[in-house]
Amino acid sequence: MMSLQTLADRVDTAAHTANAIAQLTDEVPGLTVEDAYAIQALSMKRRYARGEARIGVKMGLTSRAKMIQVGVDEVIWGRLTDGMRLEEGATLSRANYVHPRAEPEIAFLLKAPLAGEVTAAEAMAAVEAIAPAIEIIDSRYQDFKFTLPDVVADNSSSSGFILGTWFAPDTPIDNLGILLEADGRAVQVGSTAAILGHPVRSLVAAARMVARAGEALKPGDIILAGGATAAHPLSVGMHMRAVFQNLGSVGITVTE
Ligand code: 0L1
Ligand code: MG
Repeated sequence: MMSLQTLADRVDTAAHTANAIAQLTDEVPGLTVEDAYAIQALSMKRRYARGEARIGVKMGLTSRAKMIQVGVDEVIWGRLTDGMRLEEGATLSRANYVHPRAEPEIAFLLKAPLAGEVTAAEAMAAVEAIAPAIEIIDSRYQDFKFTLPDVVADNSSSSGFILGTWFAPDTPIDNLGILLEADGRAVQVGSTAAILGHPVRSLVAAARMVARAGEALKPGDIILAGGATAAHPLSVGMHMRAVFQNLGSVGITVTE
């Protein structure tokens, strides 16, 4: 079998150069999810070597809408770096992505470490603040098509994120309405309840899954809790805005 490092180099180069590749499982059909997380870790080492720093994690496929959209039905995670962060209201350059999509999310900022099996109450006690967010996902695979090991190896499609205003950790987030607008037109409507029933469950899952990889969530980490709706494709000239009940909005404009 091709080495995990070779596969990691392939997904990282695809992300770095914004060039679509064939699914890894086309060539390596026996690739397991465990192999895929090892490939993800190896590919992230290449980013760190280029100067990016890990600043948190993203949870993926946390809602039925997302699972149906991509035909994969397991919660997954990926690493976030400082190079993926975009400023609220700023622009996103379409040329840096293969086929980017946006999805509204809730972000947690941690003030204490979290690792392994934790309760929802323990997870919330480690939260410093909560913010509305947009995640930019960009599968590096042709036609945005992949199997579970493919997407995990590809850092769970993570490619960017935009954070809104931080709110106190006790701000209710169990069932907030969300509207995703493209150029002022509603393209997705949802609720934070679609994120595993409550976004904190995503944080609990993050602590467990990250520990399985021998890592921990640390103070200062940002955790994206996962999409509440299907993702919407971004095109040049588009203004994408996510409006959250009680939390305000987050927006980005797409340039060439
Ligand atoms: O954040 C997500 O839920 C995306 C995970 C990977 C699947 C996709 O690229 O849509
Ligand atoms: Mg997401």
